Amino acid sequence: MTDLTDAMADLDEQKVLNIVNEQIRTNKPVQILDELRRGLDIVGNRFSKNEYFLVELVMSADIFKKAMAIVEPKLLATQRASAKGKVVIGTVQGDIHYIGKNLVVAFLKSNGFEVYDLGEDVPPEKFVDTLKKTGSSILALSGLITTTHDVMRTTIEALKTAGIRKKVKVMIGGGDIGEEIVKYTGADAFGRDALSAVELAKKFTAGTK
Ligand code: B12
Repeated sequence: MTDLTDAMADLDEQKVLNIVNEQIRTNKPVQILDELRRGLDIVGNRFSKNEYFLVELVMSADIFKKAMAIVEPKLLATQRASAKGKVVIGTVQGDIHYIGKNLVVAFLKSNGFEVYDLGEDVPPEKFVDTLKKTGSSILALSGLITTTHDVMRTTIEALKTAGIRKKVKVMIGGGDIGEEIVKYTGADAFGRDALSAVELAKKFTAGTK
């Protein structure tokens, strides 16, 4: 475990920001974000074991946001010129976790995708409206709590009802999502991290997935 992961897990805001500020000059932004994410995983485990409570979860999110504000400009600076495709993204209804979704947004943008970010707690009809309005052919759904699997399914059903399911590729991610949840929700694919989201979006655009 790195010092940065440790400091994040221990909610030592000053230490996290010091390390990030120091490392951003030399280190790759993707690596910094990965170390921070590992720290958040530890926070989540401590929360499950009742070693941390809601107040610590809130603190962890706050520290991550401050660190992200330092890292994001560096990430976006690597942006490649041409737009590769349009992606509509959001955290599904009933879920307010957006840190992971925001990372996916930053990675997609830095890889040249045009991204319509609807935020968190997004109802199915808002996804449908935005897909129609923007003509996007990719939908990315994020959800971290187990109950969101049903909401993802309902959201994808709403695409079918609106007659646009065949025109839109759907990827899902967040939490313990795997192949069986892809089947359950009716999505096309899942990704475990922001880099896989980019890989999937590229494959969707190229027609290879
Ligand atoms: C920070 C945090 C919070 C913050 C969220 C701040 C915010 N606005 O985002 C706050 C305090 C608000 C919060 C609230 C709650 N939380 Co919370 N939270 C976390 C924590 C510690 C970290 C989440 C995080 O940001 N991770 C870092 C990011 C970078 O990782 P990520 O989200 O997984 O995203 C990555 C991948 O999943 C992927 N990805 C994400 N989205 C997508 C989408 C696509 C398309 C693709 C391809 C990939 C992809 O790429 C991302 C980047 O690598 C997790 C623990 C954990 N291990 O995840 C618990 C956790 C998710 N929370 C949990 C719970 C229970 C809750 C609450 C219900 C607590 C409560 N009693 O109120 C509420 C939920 C309220 C609601 N209705 O949503 C549980 C969920 C359990 C479950 N399986 O259902 C967890 C797992 C903690 C635990 N171990 O118990 N939480």
